Amino acid sequence: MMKKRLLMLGVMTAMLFGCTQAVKETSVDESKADVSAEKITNPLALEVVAETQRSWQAYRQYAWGHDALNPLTKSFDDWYDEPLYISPIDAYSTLYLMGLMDEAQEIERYVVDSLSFDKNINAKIFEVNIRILGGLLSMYELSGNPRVLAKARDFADRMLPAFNTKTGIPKYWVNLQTGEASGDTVNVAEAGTYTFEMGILSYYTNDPKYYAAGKNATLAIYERRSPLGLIGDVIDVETGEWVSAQSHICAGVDSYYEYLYKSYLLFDDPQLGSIWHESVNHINKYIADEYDGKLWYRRVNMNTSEPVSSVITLYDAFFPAILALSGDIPRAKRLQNTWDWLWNKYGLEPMAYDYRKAIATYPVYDLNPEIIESAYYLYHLTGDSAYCQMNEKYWSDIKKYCRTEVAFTSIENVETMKQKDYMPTFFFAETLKYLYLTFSHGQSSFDFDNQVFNTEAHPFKRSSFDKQEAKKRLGF
Ligand code: DMJ
Repeated sequence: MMKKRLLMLGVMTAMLFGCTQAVKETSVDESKADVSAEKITNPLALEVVAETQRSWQAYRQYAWGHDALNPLTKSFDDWYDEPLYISPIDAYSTLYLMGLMDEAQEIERYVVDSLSFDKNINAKIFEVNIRILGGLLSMYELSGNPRVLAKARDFADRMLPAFNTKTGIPKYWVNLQTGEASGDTVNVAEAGTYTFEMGILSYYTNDPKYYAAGKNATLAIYERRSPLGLIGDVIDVETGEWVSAQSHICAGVDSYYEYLYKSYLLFDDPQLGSIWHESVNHINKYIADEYDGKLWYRRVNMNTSEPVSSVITLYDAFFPAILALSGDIPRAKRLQNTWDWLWNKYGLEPMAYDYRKAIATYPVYDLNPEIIESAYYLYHLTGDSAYCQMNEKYWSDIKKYCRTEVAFTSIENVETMKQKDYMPTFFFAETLKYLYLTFSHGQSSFDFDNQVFNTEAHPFKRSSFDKQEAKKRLGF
């Protein structure tokens, strides 16, 4: 018999850590959630857990075994001809941190007993690296199950043929069964977002080949910087020529910079540390733009630093988190205020926005996490409850516009709030996780200072990676 306690939170106002919010009645199945063991009492944290459980049940009911849930039609979506089980692998670390152990263990059992990657499909190497490899490695880190590590290694071995190019930058697609790789043109994020997962795998398996592949790809980008120290955004993996010379931190580049710093933080590879420090100085010198009293990051030509566009993407809101993590709190705060202003202008964020023309150039909102991630980092790193309140606001708006009968869905246009029929896998992996970690801050045993998240919010403990060992096992 499952014990179910209804938490009556109807008119209750949480007065915790200066973060206040009235929430409506919700219920958490405490027989499943380990929240009581964690002594989580913040009603907003409990509400996020309840909403995660509700969305997860919808995925199980309507999309089990498939990649993603279509929450309006209560159907499923697969990225390729055969499913890769992306939502559950992405959801695991969030369910685990929330103490939803039945759900987490069901995924783990399915992964080790039933999931095979021997599929004749062409997978997008960037996307499956951050979601599947990152998710499996985090599942291993949290569960300690060696069969999960074997799955992660099997998956990485299927990815590796893509790195077999003249530059070392991976091709866009790889066939998981045959190893045949295709797609010579990739953006910088697709070229250089591998050192973190590949380094972790090298550490766990004591085989440096994974880190070598990821790092070569990153260095191949860095080595092609302009005399100003800037990189472009699209490159040919065979010729090494820039296909587009726009330099920015937006979608298509973002996680290249993120992984320079995070991989340095986790493994202490001094070369990545120095590339990060050099890069961020150039970004702040040539790409930062003061406009209308706010800090923005525009697009410039990598060779001349001439501005080429003031269109930004909501992905760019990852940058305050990395600035704050790497110690530049003043700039991180200013930039987060810019993003907060943009969110409040619409009530959600548009995918692309031209800040000089003041128009949304692509008004979709896909339940993305970045602004929430940065507010969470700043809340932890500054202790200022204003950042917790930002996440209260974002959560309140997401509930208002994106909540459906069974789960949450993306928005087609933030000016009309018309809903799309899709719940991306990163909503489980990232958005719900960062909201929960914000609202359970100070109550959960999660130790931010000992954690580094991959770009899909899968957490890894810094203390799991001994720096001397990392040098040996990763081979740097
Ligand atoms: C996520 O899949 C990852 O964070 C990626 O690096 C870019 N952003 C999406 C979610 O917005």
